Amino acid sequence: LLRETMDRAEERLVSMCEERARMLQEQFGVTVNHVHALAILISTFHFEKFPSAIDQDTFAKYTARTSFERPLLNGVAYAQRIFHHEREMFENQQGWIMKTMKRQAAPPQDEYAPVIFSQDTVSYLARIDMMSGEEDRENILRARATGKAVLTNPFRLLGSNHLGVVLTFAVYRPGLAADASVEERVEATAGYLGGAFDVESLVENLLSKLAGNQDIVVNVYDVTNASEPMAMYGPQSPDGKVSLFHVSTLDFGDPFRAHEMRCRYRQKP
Ligand code: WA2
Repeated sequence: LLRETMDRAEERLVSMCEERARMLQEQFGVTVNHVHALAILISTFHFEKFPSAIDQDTFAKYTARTSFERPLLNGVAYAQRIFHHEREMFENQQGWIMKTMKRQAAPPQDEYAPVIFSQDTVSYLARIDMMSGEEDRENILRARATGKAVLTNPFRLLGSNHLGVVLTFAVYRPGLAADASVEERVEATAGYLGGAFDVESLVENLLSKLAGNQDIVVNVYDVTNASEPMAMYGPQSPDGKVSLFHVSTLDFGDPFRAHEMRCRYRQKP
């Protein structure tokens, strides 16, 4: 009888965990696809039209109206690639000076990625050189070399200080071949479009709507380095051994990274 109860408890845990993992992965996927489409929108209306058909106002309006397409992002922003020799002219044209993530004047670098367009929900990103933040910088370099969606490590986001990950797509100047080399991609890079998955609050919100939510504890980890999982969501795991748990793998669309969801019962079933 005990055996049967345990089997049923395990079955229920597996199905609740898989349901949550599939739902999170699905929402991640649609969000990534829509940011990809926004990157193409920028290259079409900002770089293939002279003069550009996008300014801060149109970007803010369009991204606010389409935010339902990106349910797990707290907002999106576009950072322009600027070389050091262009900096003075760029700052004069914009009428402002770029700053670092720590809100200081940006020191001289070979190149920069100041945010020129931002959704109102992340207006604190405006004028920040995104290359001044370690995680964002790594994302930018990998995004432009690959042409694919890339994700950072989990880290504390600007603005909310919530745990989350940043998504970045490179925006290329027109005419880049689909089979371009890494060098050609880097050369053709015009800027970067991305945003932050506020995992701490938006995943909480997603899970809270599901039946049985009070019964289980859900954790999400970045397990890119299998021996050193990085917490991405959920309470700290107890030190003691949990006899009944389930691991569901997650595919967030960045082949360089691996993620998983681990579920257990809040109390012994
Ligand atoms: N977006 C929101 N919050 C953040 C953040 C970010 N990056 N970095 C730290 N906190 C404009 O890669 C280009 C967005 C980065 C894109």
